[in-house]
Amino acid sequence: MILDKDTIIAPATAVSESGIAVIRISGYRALSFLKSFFRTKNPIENFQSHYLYLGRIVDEDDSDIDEVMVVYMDPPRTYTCEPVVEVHCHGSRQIVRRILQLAYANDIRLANPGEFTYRAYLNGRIDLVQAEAVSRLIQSTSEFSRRSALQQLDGLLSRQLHSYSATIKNLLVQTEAWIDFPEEDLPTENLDRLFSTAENLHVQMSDLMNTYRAGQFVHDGATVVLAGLPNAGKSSLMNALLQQDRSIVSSVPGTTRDLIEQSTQIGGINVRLVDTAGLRSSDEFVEQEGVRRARNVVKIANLVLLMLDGSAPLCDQFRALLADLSAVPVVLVVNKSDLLSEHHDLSFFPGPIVTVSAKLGDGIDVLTDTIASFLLNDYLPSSESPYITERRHYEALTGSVSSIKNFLNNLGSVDLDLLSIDLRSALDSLGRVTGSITTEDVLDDIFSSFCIGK
Ligand SMILES: Nc1nc2c(ncn2[C@@H]2O[C@H](COP(=O)(O)OP(=O)(O)OP(=O)(O)O)[C@@H](O)[C@H]2O)c(=O)[nH]1
Ligand SMILES: [Mg+2]
Repeated sequence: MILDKDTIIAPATAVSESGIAVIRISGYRALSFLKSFFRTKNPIENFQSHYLYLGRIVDEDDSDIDEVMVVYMDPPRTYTCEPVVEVHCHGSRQIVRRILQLAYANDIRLANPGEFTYRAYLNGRIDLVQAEAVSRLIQSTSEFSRRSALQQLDGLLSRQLHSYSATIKNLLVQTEAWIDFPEEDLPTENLDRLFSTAENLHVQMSDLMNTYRAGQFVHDGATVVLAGLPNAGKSSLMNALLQQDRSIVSSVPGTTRDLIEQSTQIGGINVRLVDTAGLRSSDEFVEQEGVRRARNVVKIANLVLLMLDGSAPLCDQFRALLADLSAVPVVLVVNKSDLLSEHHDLSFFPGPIVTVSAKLGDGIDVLTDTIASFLLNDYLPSSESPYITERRHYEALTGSVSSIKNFLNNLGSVDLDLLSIDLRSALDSLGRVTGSITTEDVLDDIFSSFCIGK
């Protein structure tokens, strides 16, 4: 995509039968389109920016297409920083089609996906991080993903990255100022200051980088698998977490055979919850297959809720199961608290343990809190601190952090001009995130995933 002078048009709302549809036009022909095809009482020359006007859109023969409301927005206070017109017409595909055709016949072309946002970026209204947030906001399906995208759009992450860049630039200026000094004349207190600033920056950037795991779950959701021996109460817990009768529950061990999946939200995160067959050896083919599937899905789980029937004695099969799962993130769920007579000693288990009664619903709140805090790694989305949800940001930040690390390692031992290379590379990596340094490929990649009209 390149920035051209074309005026572009696209439906901003989904094209389907609806109360109204909004069509957006951006570019220098936007106002002349109104002058030619919008009929209203007030002369268009007297339109106030950002006000809605009622009238009719007509075609070249002056016959009505629809009764509409239009708004003209004067640059630069517009989405794209260009003149923008929005036509709010009735939500009929035919009306939208006619208005688009009228525009095409008058030197206005259909926008590419994301082109409005692309113009906002190229015209400097938002940076690349904010442009990506627009797309994330539109795609958000959970409360946290909505909140985090909005926070990113507001510029919280961008401001943080810009402040890191400013600190690196400062380090660079100081380092380069000393390049002409003979090494023995370098004031050690200045070197110490340089070191502590860089070290502090390294800690802050690493902290931001470490929010990525939580950020991924916030954006992409997580797979949480219920596993355990037969009859532990996995299906009962599935139903309790979903608050619906999704899995068959019975006192016969081996009831669940296939994987039973359902999407839900736990603590504001989208979770794919998977109920599985009780893990035991069986001669029966269907059960064997169920157990095989259960073992496979456990391997790809972001979190396993390993269920233990708390009313039964701890058995060797359970201990073996726990050993099998040692490489997987596990929350141990001790079920049937309503029948619990003796207290099992589970101190050998290093992870979180939650006691519940899936049947009565006791302890489910504690369990959902435990799941959420495990997934978010205690990086609860807050309005004050940004976090990383994009792989692209994570990778660039990793590059920048490792260049700062090199700088710290090399400070005092190698030439100052080599040190400035580390700093420049740290700066470039950050620039790739915000878009101050970028390539066509990256831009195409980002904006082609947008919908048309955004
Ligand atoms: N008292 C009591 N009974 C429970 C509780 N949870 C489950 N049960 C009972 O335990 C039995 C097995 O429950 P399920 O939820 O089917 O167990 P499961 O782990 O899915 O079993 P499989 O699918 O056979 O592996 C049923 O009779 C449930 O009513 C609980 O918290 N308290
Ligand atoms: Mg079951």
